[in-house]
Amino acid sequence: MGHRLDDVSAPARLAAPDEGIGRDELALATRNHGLPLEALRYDITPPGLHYVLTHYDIPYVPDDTEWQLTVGGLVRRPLRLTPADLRAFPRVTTRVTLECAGNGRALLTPRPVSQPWLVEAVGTADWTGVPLRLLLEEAGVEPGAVDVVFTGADHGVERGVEQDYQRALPIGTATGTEPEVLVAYAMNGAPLPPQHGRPLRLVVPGWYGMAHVKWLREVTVTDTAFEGFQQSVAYRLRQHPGDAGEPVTRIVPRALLVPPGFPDFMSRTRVVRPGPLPLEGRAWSGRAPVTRVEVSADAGRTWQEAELEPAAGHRWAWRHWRSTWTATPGEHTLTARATDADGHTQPLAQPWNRGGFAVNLVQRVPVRCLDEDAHG
Ligand SMILES: Nc1nc2c(c(=O)[nH]1)N[C@H]1C(S)=C(S)[C@@H](COP(=O)(O)O)O[C@H]1N2
Ligand SMILES: [Mo]
Repeated sequence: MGHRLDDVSAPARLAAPDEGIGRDELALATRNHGLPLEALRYDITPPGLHYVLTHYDIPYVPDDTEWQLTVGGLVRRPLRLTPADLRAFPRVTTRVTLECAGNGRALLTPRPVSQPWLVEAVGTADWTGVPLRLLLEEAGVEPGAVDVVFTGADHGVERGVEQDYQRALPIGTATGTEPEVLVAYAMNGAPLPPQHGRPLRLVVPGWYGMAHVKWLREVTVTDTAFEGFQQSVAYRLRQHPGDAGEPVTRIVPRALLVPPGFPDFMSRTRVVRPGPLPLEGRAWSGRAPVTRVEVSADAGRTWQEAELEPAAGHRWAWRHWRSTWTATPGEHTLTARATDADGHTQPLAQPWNRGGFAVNLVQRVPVRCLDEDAHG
């Protein structure tokens, strides 16, 4: 076995000062790819460009006819459903921007050692499925329900704890309509790709990625609060290892820029020519609709209001924004920040937490503007 059961009391590791990204983090980063930022141009992220995060292995599901989803626990009529059974229920399609709770983690000092996201753990898709509340209605939730636990088919060990990937939602969220939680079987009109949860996954619009359980095989209504690893050990906002911490839930606001100009291969610094330069990007929040995006070309000393495109009815999807900047020769840093209807915005200096969760520090994009006469 080789793992110590007392490892669970060991907190996730913090990198030592000046410690580079390790082989363990590199291994995670090559499995769990981000959105290439130029793909922020698309309303709906093309297949394969959406970010991916999987804690353990992607289950092998060559044929979904054998798959069974059970709905049980504190219900009057336990259900056993195949994906075909689910397709007979009323279907809903919701456009959802999904973001990993660890997005931005690798920018923290000290760095929590885990999947080393910079800003790219995001993507937007049209998810089609059955509203979870209809399945729970069909099963008949008994009085006294507290949580609904979702179990994936993937299995692994994390800090000494062997587990199926499991997360829970409060019963009110699971049966609610704002957002409406889906058991999804299609992404952008096609069956779910293996890495995104084939054949079934949960979609919880507005919540960070960890809530959207992939390879969903079990829905269990409980009369006590769920205290599994991914609920009460991982995904908590903590300053110290011993803190109970606040749970990570909904997505805090963020704006990202479509990278302007063209990149330097190694540094990824953007190279542009002098003159007016259109800037564009996306902004989202799972808390309240984004109401404002501002852009700065001087690292946040002065801000200019960007033009925000209408939401077009997609409450849970990112919004497009645009602005213009007049580039002058030299080195610059472009920044954008989003604000939502509740007044939440993005910090210029990041408050730190041990897991590196919900880090929405403003994006900083280094730009080198060439001299007038420079050419490729
Ligand atoms: N079963 C299962 N579901 C899971 C995970 C997992 O490892 N196993 N990872 C979660 C996390 S942390 C994220 S960010 C999202 C990522 O979804 P995506 O890979 O479809 O973008 O899936 C969530 N659902
Ligand atoms: Mo995540």
